[in-house]
Amino acid sequence: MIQRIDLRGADRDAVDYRAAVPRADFDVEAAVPAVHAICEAVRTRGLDAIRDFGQRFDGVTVDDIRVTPEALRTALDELDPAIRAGLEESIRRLRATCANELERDAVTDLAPGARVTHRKVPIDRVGLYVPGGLAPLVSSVLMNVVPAQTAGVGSIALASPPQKEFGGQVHPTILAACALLGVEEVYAVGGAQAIAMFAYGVGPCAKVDLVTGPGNIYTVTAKRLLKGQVGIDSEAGPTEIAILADDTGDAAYVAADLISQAEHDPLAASVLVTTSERLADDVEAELDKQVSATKHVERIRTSLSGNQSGIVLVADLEQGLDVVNAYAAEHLEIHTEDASSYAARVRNAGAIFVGPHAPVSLGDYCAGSNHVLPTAGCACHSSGLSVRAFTKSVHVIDYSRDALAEVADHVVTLAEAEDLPGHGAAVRVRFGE
Ligand code: HSO
Ligand code: ZN
Repeated sequence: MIQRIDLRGADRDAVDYRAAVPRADFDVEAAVPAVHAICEAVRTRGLDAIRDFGQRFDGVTVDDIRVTPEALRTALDELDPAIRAGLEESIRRLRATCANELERDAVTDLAPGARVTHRKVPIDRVGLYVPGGLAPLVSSVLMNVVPAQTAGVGSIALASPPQKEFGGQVHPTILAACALLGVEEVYAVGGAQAIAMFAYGVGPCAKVDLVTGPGNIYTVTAKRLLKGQVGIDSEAGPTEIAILADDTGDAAYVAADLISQAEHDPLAASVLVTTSERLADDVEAELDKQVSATKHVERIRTSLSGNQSGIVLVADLEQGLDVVNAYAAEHLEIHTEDASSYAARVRNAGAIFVGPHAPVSLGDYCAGSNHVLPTAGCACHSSGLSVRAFTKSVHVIDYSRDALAEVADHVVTLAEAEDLPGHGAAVRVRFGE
């Protein structure tokens, strides 16, 4: 069911580990023409276009795209108490980590009367996207909203696809989560048209400054096309789990965790990197056993047997670390002896799960960490959602006359070196020169 990639004999100085572990065929370029047409239609035809796309892609006609306060209240009233308790615990943990992430202004006094402050400012208005798709990801509501609220974002709008089975309404559990968090501006709009609505401002939805949240190929492509018109978080593609394990790894745990992310998407990637051929064999046997007992067997089989998934054999954990650092997985689990010390040496991963009792599912729902993470190797340059994603910073320069005088000559010299004498003159004029 799952391919094996044997890197034990690879020439470590020459091998390209990124190429050795293939990724899903998630071709954003191929989606560009279709998504460009959707964005243009939303820009030029506004609400009419949004309604047409809702009809075409979600199979429902939505007259009023804004969810009413009554619908939000009803959804919360009717929420299963056990789900409510789970959401509340998740919110409590997320709020605790987010509060601790808040950054103070950095004030630097460079000389008497010369101060530079790096001031942190919340983004004014954000649009959060929560997919419907194969599963209504209610947990993604929390992962977007809590850091935005903690950052101090003043205006939060949320969009999620209208669901045919709920009469064109957003999934009721998603609405209930919005109500629980006090998010009042919710739109029954999905896909690329939702991202375009946020970017341009359409009908009742005013333009936002930043769009965040996971999505499918269409929302990711829309984010790429509209970047500049609007800020975006990282481009989140199909989910990925990599597991670094030695002979101490528990095959049942490892297999269950590989399956847990394969469950999301036929294009999801599940990759085990291990020094142990014995564990590789046992995990394969466990996969055979466990997959047939799962609900979404087809999706999981497609994902595990896809070219993007595999068991990678490495000669030792040093080589394993090189592989996982090159792969830069969205999620990385470490199932080795002394897992913390290996985790400390991982530089590239969206989130790192240390030891046998920190499965990715914990992080998906209730760890207190965020599950909106960079995929497709973007973890080597990008971060997951956090308070910082909803904050920008601005340098505030505050100099007295004396403090300016102290560096005036340097400014003039550097301006002349760049052949920009007007810059120097703007300093000189303050000293009667
Ligand atoms: N594993 C997904 C997030 C998620 N899982 C939501 C369950 N619900 C991407 O990190
Ligand atoms: Zn998940």
